[in-house]
Amino acid sequence: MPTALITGITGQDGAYLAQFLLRRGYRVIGLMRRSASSDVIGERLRWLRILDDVELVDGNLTDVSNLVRVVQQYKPDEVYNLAAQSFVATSWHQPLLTGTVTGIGAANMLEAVRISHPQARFYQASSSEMYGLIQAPMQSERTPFYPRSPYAAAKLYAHWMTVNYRESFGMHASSGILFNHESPLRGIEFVTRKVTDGVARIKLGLADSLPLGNLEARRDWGHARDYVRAMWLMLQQDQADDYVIATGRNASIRDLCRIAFGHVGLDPDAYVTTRSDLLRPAEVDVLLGDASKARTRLGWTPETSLEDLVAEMVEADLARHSLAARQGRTTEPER
Ligand code: NDP
Ligand code: GDR
Repeated sequence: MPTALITGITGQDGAYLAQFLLRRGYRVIGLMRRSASSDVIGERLRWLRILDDVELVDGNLTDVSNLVRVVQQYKPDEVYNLAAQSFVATSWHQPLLTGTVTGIGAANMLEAVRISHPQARFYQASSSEMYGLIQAPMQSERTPFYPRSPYAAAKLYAHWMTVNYRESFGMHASSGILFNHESPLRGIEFVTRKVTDGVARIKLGLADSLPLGNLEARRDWGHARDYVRAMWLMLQQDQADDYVIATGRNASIRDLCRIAFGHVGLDPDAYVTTRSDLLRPAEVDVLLGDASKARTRLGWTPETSLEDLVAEMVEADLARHSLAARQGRTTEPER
């Protein structure tokens, strides 16, 4: 039975990846940071009904000594480094924390593997945000990077450290340059989930408007379930490498609203407002990924359309709010 260690197991991708690996017969170890709210932190794993099937171990990406011990103890065949301060907007308010967790944290994990179990295969969660101010209309592995936020700068450091450990120490370290991917388990602060949650509230009479920032930004959105499969495929290759994972189609936030409101028969123009405090100090205006290398070498293609993804998310949010109302509970505050 192969063993996988996932950092960030309590996040969106960690939960779907754990489910994917369990179905393939892996023993799944998840690094979970200590929190006073640990009972609610396993919520995504509970939602997928796998909380009891994974082994959670205390740990934090900022403490290399504990990472060394965890890798030494479990000697995982595969290490997926998904933990990060992953919300771009927060990275301007907490640039140093973002650098420490998202950048140095990845280096800590690479060091822990190199010191304790260098034969482990390593996956780094790189990001399309690294392209920032895009240098080509479609971004591939050969497109130069131009990060536009403290988050993207930290991810770029982690990305090059992964390449460097592969080239310097011969480690099987791969980096997935993933474009935005979403699901019903997406954090509520990200725009897709904020929109689908807002649509559900409005439909159920729990809200009467949805404040957003820049409606013209364009993103290449896929489904997280499809994207975790690509992570695994990368670690099954003989040679470690870097791969863009994307759908090759993008849409604006305005388009996203049209699809989500349209799903419940509402007109977004009647509810969406814009608020200047939701604009970012520097924006990534447009992203569009070219995943032909992943298609050719990994045999990977996305299976979920944007329309199906948004429909699944709206339905999940409608179900959440309806259940909460029946149980007399309030749901999370609007963000
Ligand atoms: P989430 O924000 O949902 O999850 C982040 C995870 O990191 C959580 O489990 C969180 O734990 C954990 N974490 C944060 N800080 C620390 C720390 N100091 N020590 C240990 N764990 C920590 O992110 P996603 O699942 O969406 O993304 C996974 C990874 O992929 C991230 O690195 C993200 O930057 C990257 N990425 C995501 C994309 C996307 O579209 N989703 C696209 C490209 C890259 P807790 O639950 O305690 O907060
Ligand atoms: P992003 O995702 O920054 O691309 O990073 P997010 O959903 O936060 O923003 C996407 C775009 O939507 C615009 N936008 C808003 N965004 C939010 N969050 N809230 C709003 O109200 C709003 N209105 C407009 C933003 O300006 C932006 O242009 C995500 C994260 O998962 C990263 O960790 C990951 O690396 C990248 O995707 C790829």
